[in-house]
Amino acid sequence: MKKKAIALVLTAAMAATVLAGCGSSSSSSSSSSSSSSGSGESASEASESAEETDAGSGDTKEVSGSHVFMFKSVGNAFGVIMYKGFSDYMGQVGEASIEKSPAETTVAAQVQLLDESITQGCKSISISTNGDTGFDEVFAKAQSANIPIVSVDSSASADYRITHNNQASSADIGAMQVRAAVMIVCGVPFDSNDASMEESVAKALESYTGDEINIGVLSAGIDTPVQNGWIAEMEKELQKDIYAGKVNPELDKKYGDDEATKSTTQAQAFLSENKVDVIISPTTVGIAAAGEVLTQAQSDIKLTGLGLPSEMANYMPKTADEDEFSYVCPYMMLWDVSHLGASTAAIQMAVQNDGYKGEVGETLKMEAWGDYAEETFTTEDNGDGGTGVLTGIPYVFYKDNMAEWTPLL
Ligand code: RAM
Repeated sequence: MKKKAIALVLTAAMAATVLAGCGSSSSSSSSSSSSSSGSGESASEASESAEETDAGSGDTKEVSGSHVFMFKSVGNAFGVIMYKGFSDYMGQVGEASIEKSPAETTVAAQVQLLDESITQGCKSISISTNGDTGFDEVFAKAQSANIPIVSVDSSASADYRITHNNQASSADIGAMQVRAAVMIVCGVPFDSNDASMEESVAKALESYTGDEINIGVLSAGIDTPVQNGWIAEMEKELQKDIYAGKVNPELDKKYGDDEATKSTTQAQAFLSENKVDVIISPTTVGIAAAGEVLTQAQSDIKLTGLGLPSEMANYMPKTADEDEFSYVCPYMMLWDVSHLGASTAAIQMAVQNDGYKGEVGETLKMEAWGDYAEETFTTEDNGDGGTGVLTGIPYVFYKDNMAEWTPLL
């Protein structure tokens, strides 16, 4: 499928699953200057000019004067896709960008790279953090060098960031994962007419007479702000009356640190303990590791959470006529990851060019990018002492749409 068609499908399909407010997007689509003339140049040609960027993207080798994008760790497909959106948008507006993600998912590793990037004179920092403490000194250094910090996915301290880019409402993401987990245990398929699953889960539990359902969570790091925020929302959802006596409100939590090997070990622990009926993994690394472990073991433990269709294809149904319950993961959720990277770049550009300060009520514009129409986002109170910008919505992947999404995300 052509890039333009992909973007239109993404926008239309995700907009159809309206759960939370999202940026307004006009129906027009614009073909931007992001050419796809390929990067067929040889390594030596590419290194001739360190400042040369890939065609159609802002990606460069040079930190000085570039917008730094730092994910939790390098090589995580979610971070790779997000950076692609970030660098493409930066390229379109004529800015250079560079990814500086650490080898390990630790705060210390991020701090070291941040320190280097500031010393080398980066233009801005966009970061998904591995923890909520330990950054003060390096963030203060960025502030005194007038380098703006915007967090995305996993938030940075409100004391130092301009704002936080929220991929979708945390409350929706937390609640939907619990609803999906419970429905899956009850053998209830996802119904796209009830995208939030609120009615479906209530109905499923009304007639449920089995043992109390136990839910396990295979998360990223124990201190990771974004996953901990979602887990708090899962626990809140479980306090609702519909779950009382039917679903154990205590989540059995394990942490795989967003590393494939550790996540596999933790999934194996769930398997050998055999205490949970279903695992929620709110991380693309964790859900893929658990998918493999549970599928190999032909386990009865089911799985849902946040995953990339491309990484989950082996553990999920792919066509509407399949029985989704013959797979470990009948359905799961995510959002438009590439758009998340691009909107982060748009926030940085608003800071740089329009004096955007991240104050409640302030609006910012994201230019028409690639095949996405222009959008306007409004800054809101993020409930953590700082502000946030909501740029996406959660979207459910299930047997009716997996074939379409696997090549795209
Ligand atoms: C992982 C990361 C990221 C999370 C996604 C869903 O790649 O942990 O923080 O948002 O999964």
